[in-house]
Amino acid sequence: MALTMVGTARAEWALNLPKGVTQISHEVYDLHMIVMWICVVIGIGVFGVMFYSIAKHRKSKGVVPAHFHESTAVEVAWTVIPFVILIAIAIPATKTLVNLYNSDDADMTIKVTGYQWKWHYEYLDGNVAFYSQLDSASNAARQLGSGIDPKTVENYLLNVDKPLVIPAGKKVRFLVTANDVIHAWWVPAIGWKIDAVPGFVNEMWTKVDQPGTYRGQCAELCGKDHGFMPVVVEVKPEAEYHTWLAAQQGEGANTRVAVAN
Ligand SMILES: [Cu+2]
Repeated sequence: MALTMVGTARAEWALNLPKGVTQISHEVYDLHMIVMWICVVIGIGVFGVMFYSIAKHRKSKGVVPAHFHESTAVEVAWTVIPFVILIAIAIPATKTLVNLYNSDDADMTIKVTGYQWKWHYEYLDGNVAFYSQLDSASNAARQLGSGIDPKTVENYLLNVDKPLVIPAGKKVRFLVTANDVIHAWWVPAIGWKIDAVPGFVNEMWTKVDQPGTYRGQCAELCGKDHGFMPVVVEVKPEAEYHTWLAAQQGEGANTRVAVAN
């Protein structure tokens, strides 16, 4: 929940989902709004009829219950109306879901592996791999009796030593798995979270047009340090991304060996 409030200072008062920065996140947001308004209309309709009936047809007014058992009209109505409502929800939901999982024609692929309690990123077409874990400032402040006020730590528990870097405007496919227990990779601004399950590879994609830093956390209760494995995604303009990638490849030989162990 706390993550839905990440953003501007006053965003901690936000009641709704964040809108996110990807096309998928906007689709998910719109879907959420459609379903919510349908629920609001149903709620008003059902409770309206109920309270109206309670007030208007109460026993103290001498009202005698009506008898409409086995009324075909009523039975058809309460079958057809929910069916129509479900279809109205299912059509946009299916469209969004199909789009969400369609990682065809991705420009690049990153394998994400969850560990207790850090993330490992492997650029499958870039020969770069590294671990990403809680930054040292947050880590120091979280220790019992550290004497450090967490409020003085910037992005407390939401910062890592080495963020995931992706290029802006490119379709990035993620292959997500875990090495020990179930984790979940979640960056709210991107619009989805996905389980990282040992022995399984889940697939997801994103395309962020706006360069920037986007933060998230592990979203599956994975052990005692579950709250201390944030996710940070840095979206760089393409040229900057390639500069970064080249720099990483320079030290790539070492990281590769480290990963193999
Ligand atoms: Cu985890």
